[in-house]
Amino acid sequence: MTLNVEQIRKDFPILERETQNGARIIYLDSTATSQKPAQVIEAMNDYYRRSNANIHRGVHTLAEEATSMYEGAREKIAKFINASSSREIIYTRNTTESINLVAYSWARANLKAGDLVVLTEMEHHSNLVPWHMLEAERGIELDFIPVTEDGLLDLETYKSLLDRRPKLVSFTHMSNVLGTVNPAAEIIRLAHEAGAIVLVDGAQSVPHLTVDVQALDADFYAFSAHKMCGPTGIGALYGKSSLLEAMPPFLGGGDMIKEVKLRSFRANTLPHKFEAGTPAIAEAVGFGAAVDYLSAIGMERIAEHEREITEYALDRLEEIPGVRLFGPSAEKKGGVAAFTLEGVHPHDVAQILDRDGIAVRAGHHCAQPLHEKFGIPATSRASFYLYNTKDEVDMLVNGIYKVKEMFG
Ligand code: C6P
Repeated sequence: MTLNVEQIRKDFPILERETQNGARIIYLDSTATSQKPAQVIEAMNDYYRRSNANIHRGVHTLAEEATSMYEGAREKIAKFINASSSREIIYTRNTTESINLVAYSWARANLKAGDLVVLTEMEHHSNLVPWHMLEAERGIELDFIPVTEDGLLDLETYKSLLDRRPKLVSFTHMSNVLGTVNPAAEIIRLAHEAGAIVLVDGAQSVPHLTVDVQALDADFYAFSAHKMCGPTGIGALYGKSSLLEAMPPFLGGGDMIKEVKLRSFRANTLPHKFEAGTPAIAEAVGFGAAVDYLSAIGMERIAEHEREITEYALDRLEEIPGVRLFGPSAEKKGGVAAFTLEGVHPHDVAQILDRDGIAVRAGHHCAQPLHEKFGIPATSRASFYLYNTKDEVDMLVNGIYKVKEMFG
């Protein structure tokens, strides 16, 4: 059954507002952050109005209620990605922090000078810079799976990189620029055959695809709530419990300990071992509400809707003389259309579209090496989610024609 987008749009209060010059908001920037349905906003509001207290610390009614809401959300998130236990879900601030947790805790305990980490050329800076830092500190080696001209990973070169027995393979499940959905199960299987641990950057996949971490056999999987209808300030790291158990804590402080003496401490059990200090409680509640919201609609249906919109958008954008699209064809990608318009800077494109209320992002989208690979400093990027319509794609296309007219 197709999505009832008109009905869905009513859940998102922000889609009703207009810009200062009276244009309706056409939100085509969900890859940066998604909009939030009333169900998520209200769940957080309710938490603060009715149940606010610190967690894991008190025996009073509010503390117990807050704890149960916080832990209840963890259960929902675990189920959403099919983790075998909620102990394998660590709350973090976002995907970036999840990746850094692996880099600080797992990698610093397991990697030494000369060890190889394989990344890809399409990584977001979040999955590059933590490894650059470790390269400088430890002398690990980095190598990269190349991106082909049509925006896919070159798996033949990947196989030859695996001959060098990397210790870690870390890659994005879905590119935030090209939209490419990488063959994660195959990449992971090959990495495991070569003896490597695998970290997947799921910032763009968890919001848009059905993700099953057990079927994928991912060792670590990182994602953010704010890209999947949830609030900012919270994300998650999934890790296999055998790996998480063996890892040293990341941040030290309250809640991550079992016992503290003046000169020593004993770390808490999973998942609390990695959650030091008062966490983002209301945000966890909102994260759980977002998972409920997406689950009730169904990830398969959301993905199907996005595929339809993306196919339509790519067809329509391709028609425009001077537009160059990046990434593979619609069946190999999620709802992302990054493009350049000949003779016009991507920022100018975005700024002129904004006059008509059309929100797209312009820049390198935190993937500078990928842009360099394609010989461009920046792109304009439209991205689609469950609330977008073909009418909005038409407005984007009309807007680009307007930009062309203005620039002659
Ligand atoms: N990409 C974009 O506009 P955080 O900021 O930690 O929630 O997510 C980081 C991140 C990691 N990996 C990928 C593939 C991503 O797309 C992002 C976030 C946004 O493309 C903001 S730069």
